Amino acid sequence: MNEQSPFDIRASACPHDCPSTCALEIERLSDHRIGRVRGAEGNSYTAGVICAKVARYAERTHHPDRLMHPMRRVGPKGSGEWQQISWDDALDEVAEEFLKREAKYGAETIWPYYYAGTMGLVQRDGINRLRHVKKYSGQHTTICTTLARGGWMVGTGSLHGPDPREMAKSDLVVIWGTNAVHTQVNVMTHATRARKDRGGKIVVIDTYRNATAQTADMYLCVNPGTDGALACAVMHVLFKEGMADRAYMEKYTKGWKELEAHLEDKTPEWAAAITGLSPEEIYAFARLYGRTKKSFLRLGYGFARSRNGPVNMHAASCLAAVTGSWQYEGGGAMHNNGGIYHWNKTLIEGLDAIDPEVRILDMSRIGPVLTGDKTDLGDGPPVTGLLIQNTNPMDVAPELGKVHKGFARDDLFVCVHEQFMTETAKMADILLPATTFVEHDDLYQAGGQSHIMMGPRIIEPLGECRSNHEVISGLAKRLGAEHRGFGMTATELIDETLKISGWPDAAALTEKKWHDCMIDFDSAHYLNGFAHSDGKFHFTPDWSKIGPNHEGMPKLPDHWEVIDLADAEHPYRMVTAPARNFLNTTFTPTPTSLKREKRPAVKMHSVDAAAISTEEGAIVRLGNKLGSLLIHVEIFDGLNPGTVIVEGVWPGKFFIEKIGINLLISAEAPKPNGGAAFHDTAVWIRPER
Ligand SMILES: Nc1nc2c(c(=O)[nH]1)N[C@H]1C(S)=C(S)[C@@H](COP(=O)(O)OP(=O)(O)OC[C@H]3O[C@@H](n4cnc5c(=O)[nH]c(N)nc54)[C@H](O)[C@@H]3O)O[C@H]1N2
Ligand SMILES: Nc1nc2c(c(=O)[nH]1)N[C@H]1C(S)=C(S)[C@@H](COP(=O)(O)OP(=O)(O)OC[C@H]3O[C@@H](n4cnc5c(=O)[nH]c(N)nc54)[C@H](O)[C@@H]3O)O[C@H]1N2
Ligand code: SF4
Ligand SMILES: [Mo]
Repeated sequence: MNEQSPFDIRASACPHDCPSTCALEIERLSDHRIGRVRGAEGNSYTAGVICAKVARYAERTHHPDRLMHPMRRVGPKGSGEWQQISWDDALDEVAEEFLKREAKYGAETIWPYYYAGTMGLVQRDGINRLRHVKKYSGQHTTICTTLARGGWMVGTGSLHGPDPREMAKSDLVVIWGTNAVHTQVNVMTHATRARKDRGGKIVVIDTYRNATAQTADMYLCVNPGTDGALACAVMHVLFKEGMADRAYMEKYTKGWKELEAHLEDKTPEWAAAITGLSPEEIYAFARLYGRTKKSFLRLGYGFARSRNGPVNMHAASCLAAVTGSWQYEGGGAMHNNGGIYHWNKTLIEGLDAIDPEVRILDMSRIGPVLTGDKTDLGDGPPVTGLLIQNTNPMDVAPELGKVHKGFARDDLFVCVHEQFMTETAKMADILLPATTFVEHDDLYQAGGQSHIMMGPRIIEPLGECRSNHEVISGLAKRLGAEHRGFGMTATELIDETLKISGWPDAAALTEKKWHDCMIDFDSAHYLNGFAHSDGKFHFTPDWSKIGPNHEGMPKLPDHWEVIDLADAEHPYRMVTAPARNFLNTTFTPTPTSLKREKRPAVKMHSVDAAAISTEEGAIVRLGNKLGSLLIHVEIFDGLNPGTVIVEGVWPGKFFIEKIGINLLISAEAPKPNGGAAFHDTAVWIRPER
């Protein structure tokens, strides 16, 4: 019981793929029902604030469309004709189909495929234990963080920055390429504290005047994929106008003299022509940034989802090393704090069973993989069996044309474990019902902040739903896969993993609800040196450390023109940014989210709309070499003419022609380590009459 509510309140953590990883308080109405969800006041990062979509989580957990029973496909693939079967029959059939294919093609023909529908360490990553023990094909996990992470790591050498709570002590917070109001609302809590408590300023750099930009003191509206040019011009001004900290650079960085020489002609006038900003806007931002010691760069994922994304991320991260803002509380740069955790994931992921000879397939290239592309498959067997948990590739992966064609293959056997009838679930041969986070035990780690948290089971599993761990263990038994982890409960896995990782054990963590893993100030700010062997920040990046495909990458920060440039045939550059009330395709079944998002739409500048004689609410055809689709127009002048925005990964069924926006996204793997260039697409738009 608690003062706010007459109900039993249980502590948990938000399981969703969001940097905030909020500490939650959940009303438990009965053994089978949750009520309201609130943010924990006592957690210093969450500070009582969560997003609206999770506050109404009961709408999701208790949705009438939740999958409740195992089912076998009876009609043609995707027909939606099912027969309810028992768990034993379902798991037996999956095992039998996998073993049959393994006997014919070898184990690599099976591809366990997952992402971050839940971020719980046990329920998300346990699928890897089955993969490794069975020597199934590996997964190069590129769909989200690869581009941004590589660009960050190449400069600093470690995936961490200052404590994000320090934003409250900053005089200038630069929110760069992340729509925090939509995607990680707690950034705004701490950034606006700086404004309230000390008159700090907020700058937003984005391709459209999104909800976050609308709160900013200064907004820089850039063309997609041009942040490298902006960063170079800002550094040009910092050097020219005496705002570079040469003593800091001499002590802490490598390559600053080459950088200074290289930036000689990277003027604001040069960058203006590339970015769509005016030279004055670039000077104004450079001077504001250069004159503020306590300046905090909050670098998001969005601006790195381009073919030149890693180069742009590195270029942006260089700013803090030029001014030396790293030295001050409330200063420096942060992208993600994943590097502060010292997990031992051997037990959860079966790392002791890895065979380095087994092939690894790029998850962002699931379309080419399933349609037999030799670039991916090499001399190996085709993929003829898929086991899918926590992801919806029929909507979220690039090049949906190939993805859909691949899933429709008659020789492909697909097992999907899901909470809802997603577009991927519809393509299953065997469909298994999954618990939501309040129905299973797990352990969570934040990326955008520094806590680890328990998320214990709060209500009984609904219907016949089972957790990911139960499904993986049930399959392991039938597939003859042996590993200690399959015989343990989720709580036992959590407890042992916490202990071997050097954290408080399960009982202690449950008792204290969360554990703050933030490292000390000097380490967080790299004042004992950066994480490369020479202890320096690298202005001259060694891309070969990030990925094998590094040839031709720039040796210094630059505008790298490998993006899908607009041309006469494709005059617009499209960004597919996140919607506020969805999380990728999660929450697309919930009525409140749907009502608020209305329908898929393309935001166009009024000048662009007039040029093709279209208007608000009209339907246009949007396309490129990969295909085309019909979509409604929304006139929006908060972007540069030539840029168009489609918010939200709407499932295909909401589109007029029943296929989603990723039809137009390329599956080409960016340098140096792959990834998915979701915001880097040149398109044409034609009025539909
Ligand atoms: N409500 C909601 N929350 C979410 C998600 C969601 O879909 N909806 N997704 C979750 C997931 S999986 C992730 S990884 C995070 C991602 O969260 P973010 O880090 O915010 O990344 P993105 O969602 O890709 O895009 C954010 C912004 O980048 C901008 N952008 C795109 N290209 C460029 C560019 O070239 N330059 C600049 N400066 N800006 C650019 C877009 O316009 C958009 O406003 O959010 C998580 N949270
Ligand atoms: N156009 C465009 N495409 C994008 C993006 C973009 O910005 N633009 N963003 C990309 C990014 S950043 C990401 S991370 C990917 C994300 O793509 P996905 O990881 O596929 O995310 P979702 O679409 O939310 O699908 C997650 C699914 O997991 C299920 N799920 C949740 N919890 C559990 C569980 O405990 N067990 C099981 N078995 N299932 C569960 C949910 O019901 C949901 O259907 O999408 C990418 N696609
Ligand atoms: S802001 Fe992110 S972490 Fe917090 S409740 Fe919403 S989705 Fe979950
Ligand atoms: Mo993501």
